[in-house]
Amino acid sequence: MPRANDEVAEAFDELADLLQIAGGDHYRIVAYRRVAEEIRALARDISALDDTELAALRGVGKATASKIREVLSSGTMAKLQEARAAVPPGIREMTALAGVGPKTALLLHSELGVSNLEELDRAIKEQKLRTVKGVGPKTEKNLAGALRRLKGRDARVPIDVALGVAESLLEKLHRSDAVSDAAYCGSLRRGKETVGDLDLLATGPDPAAIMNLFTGLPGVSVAASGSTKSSIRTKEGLQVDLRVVAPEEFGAALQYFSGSKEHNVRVREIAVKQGYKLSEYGLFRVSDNARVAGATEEEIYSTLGLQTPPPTMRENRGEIELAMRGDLPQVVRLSDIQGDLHSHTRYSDGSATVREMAVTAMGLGRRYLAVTDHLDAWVKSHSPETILQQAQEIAAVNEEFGDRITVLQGVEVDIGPDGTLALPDAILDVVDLVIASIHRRFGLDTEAQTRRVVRAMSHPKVNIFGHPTGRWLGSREPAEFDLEAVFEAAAANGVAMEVNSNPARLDLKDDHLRLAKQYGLRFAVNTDSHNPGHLSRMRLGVGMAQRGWLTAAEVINTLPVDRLRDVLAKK
Ligand code: DGT
Ligand code: CA
Ligand code: CA
Ligand code: ZN
Repeated sequence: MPRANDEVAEAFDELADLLQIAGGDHYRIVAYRRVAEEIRALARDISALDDTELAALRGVGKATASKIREVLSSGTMAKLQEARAAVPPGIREMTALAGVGPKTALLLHSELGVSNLEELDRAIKEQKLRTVKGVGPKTEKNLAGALRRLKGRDARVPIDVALGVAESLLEKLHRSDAVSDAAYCGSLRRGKETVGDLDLLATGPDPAAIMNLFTGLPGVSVAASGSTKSSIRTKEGLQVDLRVVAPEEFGAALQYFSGSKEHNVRVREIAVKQGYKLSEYGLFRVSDNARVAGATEEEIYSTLGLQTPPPTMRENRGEIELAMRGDLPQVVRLSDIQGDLHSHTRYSDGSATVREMAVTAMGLGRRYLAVTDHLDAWVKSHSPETILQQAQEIAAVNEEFGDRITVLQGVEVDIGPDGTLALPDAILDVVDLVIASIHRRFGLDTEAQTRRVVRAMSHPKVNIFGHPTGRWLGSREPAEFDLEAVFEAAAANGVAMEVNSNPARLDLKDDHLRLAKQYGLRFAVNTDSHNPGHLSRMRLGVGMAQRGWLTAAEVINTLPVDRLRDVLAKK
């Protein structure tokens, strides 16, 4: 969109907002918003239009036309200055926040004297909002979240939140007759652990209806709206761009907007060398400008003589060279996963029973589930007989479900600061599997940390190194140790590296996984569930495993239970 259009549209939007806050005439407010929308959707530069062309715009009469001229020549308009003077500064800023309409903004101003985002932030922290009639603790909490997002301009959203928003939006789009196909792309499709903004695509018989549906969704604020591209902000504070494309362009747009940019640059170079031009609209032959591909990603890649890399591999880290040779690895898929090797029950810090966890896991198609409670804390506070009690409970569940699911008894044992394990061998000997993890002392210096972890990896009973670096996205830095020394020790002792599916962990991450592969290591993609709902996080871990190029053969929980038992017994 030309800059001038943006400026003029913004002026009308602000005018409409201010009039609304001040309780102005409803029809006039709506009219100003329509004008803003019309100008945003205009492909031509508005400053280049003559008076007749201006007057031909929908909703633009003489008075509006002169306001447009005013903005173009002076950057503002008298009417807008007037409206600004009538509304305390900062109030409009507040209405930019999802969940704060003009009414709420004015209410917060009159009741609490809040007149900008900073003061709003303070009022939230002091829990003052809930004292205002019609606000309440829930709104207070939503506003706190929206404010956090707004403040950190580049605040990225965790993958699970973004995925939830994307799926709910796509479901709404798919339900409409106007939509024949819709998908998410961008960093979310590539399985990145955090997402800057959401990129959606849709195609269908009625593009205008698709856009109206999208920008008219309840509870979102519309940041920009046009006929082929619109942006909204959801109450989670996530910006979502929707592009509506023609069916024959859908694959090209999907390819382009899935990125990564670095991947796309390479693919476009390959196209150019072969006499094509690749854009978000399609693959075109340069000689006669004919469209040769575009409806699907596969036809684009195959026309260029490339295998189609899974979106999770498209980071220009060597996948293009492999795709050229037809040598792309067959990365692990969710459907390859047979079971889950890390979960917690009420025996430690989980919230459900063994049976409840097993039932949900079964519903997700898992053939086995390892219950891996924190027995170190548990044995201290309970009698050692508890381990037998849990074993009996597990046996009863296995009896009840027969061969539909097998519950394994494991432990997650804490690695002490010196690398010793927090449980005696007598316990490690009787369980089906042992996960060793770090839960404290993340700040040891690299040398001490390496010594600690290498020692733990060398313990003969350890099967899996749980959430190896201990990173917690947004709040805890990874522990620092010599990865290569640790991988070497783990490989020598048959210890698998975990890919933890907790969206705040996703640990090990892609780069580390690719390095670990070079040591011939095996991996376990686990959910580390603390309640039944967590069990469906497996797909997040699988996404990270794909980003690390792991194949099914390298992931031990793709094995049927009998063969898995052999691996765990280190036979
Ligand atoms: P994000 O939103 O920061 O998590 O990351 P992405 O990858 O979703 O990036 P975004 O939303 O800026 O753009 C979506 C995709 O569009 C990106 O992955 C590749 C494509 N794209 C955007 N800008 C460019 C560009 O300047 N050149 C090329 N080749 N592709 C671009
Ligand atoms: Ca994006
Ligand atoms: Ca974007
Ligand atoms: Zn755990």
